[in-house]
Amino acid sequence: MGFELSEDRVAADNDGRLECLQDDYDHLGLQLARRNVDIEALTSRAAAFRVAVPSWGVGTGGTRFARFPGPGEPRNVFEKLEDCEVVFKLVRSTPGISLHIPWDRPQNSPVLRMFAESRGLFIESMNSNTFQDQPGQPLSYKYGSLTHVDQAVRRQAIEQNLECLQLGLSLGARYHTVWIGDGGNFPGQLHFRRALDRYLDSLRAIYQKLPAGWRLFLEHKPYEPAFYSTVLGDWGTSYYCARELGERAFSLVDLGHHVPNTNVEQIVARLIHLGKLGGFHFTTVNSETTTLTRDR
Ligand SMILES: [Mn+2]
Repeated sequence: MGFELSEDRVAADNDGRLECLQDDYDHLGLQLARRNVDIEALTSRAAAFRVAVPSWGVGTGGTRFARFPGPGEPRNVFEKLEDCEVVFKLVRSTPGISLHIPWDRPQNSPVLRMFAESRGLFIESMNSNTFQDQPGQPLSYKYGSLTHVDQAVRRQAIEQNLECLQLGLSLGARYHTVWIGDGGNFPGQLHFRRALDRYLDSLRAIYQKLPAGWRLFLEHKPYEPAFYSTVLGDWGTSYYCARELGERAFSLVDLGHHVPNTNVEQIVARLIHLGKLGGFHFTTVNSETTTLTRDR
């Protein structure tokens, strides 16, 4: 059974608040005008702000960790999009959707694309999941995916990313984000330099097939799931790899992927300075994430 949030219901709820809002807006406009700031210019900038809702954010838990599903939780990608539509109707700045493959693999891409577009939504970005094994998967990612020592495993992980690009192309997406769980749990398990070489080799194979007009985002994360080292563990490595790959590769900063006391604002400033900031994941304490993609 679907849940529909009608425009009438939203309008009725807004109605009771409109008068106060207008008063406050007018007053703020006067205050800003005294400082020679045009409130309408600020409003149009704020109204242009866009955030993509991740399909995996509308479920309980929202991550690969253990889940405790509740009533009404979406069971498939269509129900996820229905929930994303409710979010969009309430906040108006989230028409874009971020999909995770294979979790959201559509049986029929045109049908899914139509389903989204008929709700005022569109598929904006793709994400590859090579951080866990899927049923029937020939080779395991237990000891790595894009950086695995076995070329056959790396090839499988590359192919999975290429599938994301193909699906994304038919869905109208323009971005692809890669986050891997590859890393080591103790010293000596992983050869730091060779693992990074393998990472870059695999990413070059993906970058080569990046559709025209697309951007590739590299998402780094320290100490998870590997406790001792992750292959893409910090923004410096992410920046280096984005630079090595080419002008359409960028670093993605997940605001929740930092060690304590890290100055995240400074990292963001550095990446802007270097021309390699691709976007953000906004991560809250319960791990639901949202992507902002920047257009320049
Ligand atoms: Mn993230």
